[in-house]
Amino acid sequence: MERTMRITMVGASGSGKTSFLSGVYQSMVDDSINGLKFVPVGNISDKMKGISRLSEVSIIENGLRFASGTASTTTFPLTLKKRDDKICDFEFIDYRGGTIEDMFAGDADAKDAAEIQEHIRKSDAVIVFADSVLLSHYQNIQQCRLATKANRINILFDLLSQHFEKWNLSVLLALTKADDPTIPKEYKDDYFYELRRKGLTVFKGVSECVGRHRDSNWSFGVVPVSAVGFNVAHTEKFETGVPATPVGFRSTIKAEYFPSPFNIDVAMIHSIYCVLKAWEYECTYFRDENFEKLKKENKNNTFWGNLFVDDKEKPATIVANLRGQIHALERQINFINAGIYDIVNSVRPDKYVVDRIDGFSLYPKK
Ligand SMILES: Nc1nc2c(ncn2[C@@H]2O[C@H](COP(=O)(O)OP(=O)(O)OP(=O)(O)O)[C@@H](O)[C@H]2O)c(=O)[nH]1
Ligand SMILES: [Mg+2]
Repeated sequence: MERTMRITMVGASGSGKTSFLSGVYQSMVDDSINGLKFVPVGNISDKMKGISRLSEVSIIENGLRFASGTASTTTFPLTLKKRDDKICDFEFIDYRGGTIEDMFAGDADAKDAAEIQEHIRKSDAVIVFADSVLLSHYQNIQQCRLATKANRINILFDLLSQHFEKWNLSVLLALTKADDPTIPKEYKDDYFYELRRKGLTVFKGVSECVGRHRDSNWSFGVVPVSAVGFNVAHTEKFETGVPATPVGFRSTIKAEYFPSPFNIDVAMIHSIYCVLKAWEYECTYFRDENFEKLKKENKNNTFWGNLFVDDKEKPATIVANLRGQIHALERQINFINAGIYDIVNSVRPDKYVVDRIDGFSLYPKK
C-alpha cells in the first residue's frame, strides 16, 4: 500500500505518551503481535539507526527507568509489516506535552505549535492521553480538566474539526497508567467502569466532536492502558505549587520488576484497524463512483463513438482507464481485508475497547 498511516499522540506533559511508545517498542518492534510489527525504514544501516533512536524511549533499555520529559517533537518513520509483507508506511509522532499550551499562547513557540496542528490534521488516527492517576485523584471535573489539559484538548478538537471538513479520523481515548497503585479500587472495578466514565466526562469535548462526525466515518474508543503493567510501578505524591491543581504524582519501577505492557497491543490494533477500515470505505466509495462513470462511458464506447472524436480523449481510452482504476481499487480493498482480520481476531480489541460507556462496540458482531 502506498499510503502512509499517521498516528499522533495528544496529551499533557507527563500523561504517558513516551512511556506508551516504550510499550509499543516492547510489543511491536522487539516482538510482534501475531506477526504484525514495525520496522524502521531505509537500508540496513538506516534501520539500525532507526532501532537505536526508537530504543531511546524504551524503559527496558534505559535501565528500567521511565523516560525524562520529551524535549522536542520526534517523528519515527516506520514500516508496518505483517510477517514479510509490508502493509503500509507508518509515522508515529511524539511531541513534548507543553506544546498544547503553546498552541493557545501563540507566542515564541508558535511555529512549533503550528507544526503540531498540521501534524494532527494530517493524521489518520489520534490517541488522546488521559492520565488515570489525575482523573481519579481530582473529584471536581473542572479541576480534572485543568490537571489533564482536557480543557485545551477538548477545544483543540473542536477547532480543528470545524476547519477541516474532509478530514477522516480515528480517535482513541487512552486512560494511561491504569496499573497505578494510587488509583482507588472503585475506579478499577468492572473493567475500569468508573475510570472510563470519568475519562469520558472530562474529555467530553473530544467524544462529542467525534459524535458530530459519525456520518463522515470518524471512530471513537476508550481503553485503559499501562506502559509497564500491574504491580511494577511505585508512585509518590508531590506538591506542584500550582494552586488550582496542587498535587502531582511521580512513578518509578520497583527493583527487580520487569515491565509487561497492558492493553498497548489493543490500543494499537484498534487504531490500525479503524484506519484500514476507513481506507477500505474510501476505496469502495471511489470504486463505486468509477463503476457509475464506466456505465455511462460504455454507452459512448462504440465504433462510431470512437471514430467521431476530434481532440477529446477517445471513449475507449476513458473506459480502459476507468477499468484500470477500478481494478487497482479492488486490489487495495482485498489487500486491506487480507491483512488485518486474523490479527483483529487474535487480539480482539472489540472486547476491550468501548466507544460508549454502555458498551456499544464499533466492531461487527461475531
Ligand atoms: N504507574 C505508571 N506510571 C506511568 C506510566 N507511564 C508513565 N508513567 C509516569 O508518568 C511519567 C511521565 O510519563 P511520560 O511518558 O514521560 O509522559 P509524556 O506524555 O511523554 O510527557 P512529555 O514528554 O513531557 O510530554 C513517567 O515518568 C512516570 O512517572 C504507566 O504506565 N504506569
Ligand atoms: Mg514524552
